[in-house]
Amino acid sequence: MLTIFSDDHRLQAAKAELDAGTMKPAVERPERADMILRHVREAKLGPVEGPVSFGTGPLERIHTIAYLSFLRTAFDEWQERYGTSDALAINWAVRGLRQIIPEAIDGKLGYFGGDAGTPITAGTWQAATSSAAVALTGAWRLKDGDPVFALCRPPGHHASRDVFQGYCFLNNAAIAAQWLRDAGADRVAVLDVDYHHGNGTQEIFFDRDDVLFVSIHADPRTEFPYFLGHVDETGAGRGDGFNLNLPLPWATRWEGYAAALEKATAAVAEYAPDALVVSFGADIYRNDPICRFFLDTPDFARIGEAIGRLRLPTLVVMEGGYAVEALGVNTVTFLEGLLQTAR
Ligand code: Q9C
Ligand code: ZN
Repeated sequence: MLTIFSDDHRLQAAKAELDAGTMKPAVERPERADMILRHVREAKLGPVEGPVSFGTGPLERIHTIAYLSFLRTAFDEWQERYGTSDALAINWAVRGLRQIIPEAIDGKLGYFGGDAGTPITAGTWQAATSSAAVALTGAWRLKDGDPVFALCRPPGHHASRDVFQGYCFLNNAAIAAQWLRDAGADRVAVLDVDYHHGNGTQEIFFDRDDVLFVSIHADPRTEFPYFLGHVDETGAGRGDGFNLNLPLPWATRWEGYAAALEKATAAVAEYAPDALVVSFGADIYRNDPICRFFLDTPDFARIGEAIGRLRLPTLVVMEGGYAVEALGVNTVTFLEGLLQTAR
């Protein structure tokens, strides 16, 4: 299996995130991707290649121009005012307030951001655009026929058209899915198995029938991102019936997960897409620091096998997963499971 990877991910190295009322070491850190790469190599999964440049065109198919220009210059504007600390919002454009883009960087962070756990750093723009290029290169290499692993970092599925949050800035999976559409695929499915609901991806494709979005995740009544991911969100307009949420309670074990996975893969099979993009988060692991499911390493193989059985051209896009020590093993276990049934 071909893996696409860029060293630029290390340019996103947040000092801290606001969690439980205090600044804590960032959960989303560079060691994550390095650990996964190490295990891809040790397992001899296949070649590892760098991304090729696709320019800003594919980013503009998903994100607004205003958002992209904000993201590109946000840290410079922050630095002028506050020096080299990471940029974090402290106020938001909530209900009742006018949705006007402010001039001051603090206001912009609250207009374009969704939480105080996603710092913008000096390297965020470079890291995020390289991560998107990794996903795009993976999508392009699907033409060879075999599954491809886009080892993206930072992750993307919480980023909507014009909001960054949940450690995500550019929606890598959505950018890749749209690129596949533009390259000739009539229908693309996105299957999101990260622990958290892929709210950004859902929002982007909610009113469309040419991209199916299916997500298995912790119930948003009790888990981040809280405000999206419920069962009654089935799509809008032409997109009605093309969004499937399968929320699961805390303490879900393999049995509960397997039942949701069966529904998810059945929905993808019925849609019969030309390509499948998997938003893969290894944060469903029982020892993940921010997970409350009870899934073990062998379960990753089963998930991979179930997805491989769909026998679709499949791009795996890395999302979350924060138990760094186990992250490489769990990710490779998933990929090997997928390979086993895909060919
Ligand atoms: N106490 C992804 O997995 N909240 N994002 C963390 C920690 C944000 C996760 C709270 C979780 C975002 C891509
Ligand atoms: Zn997650």
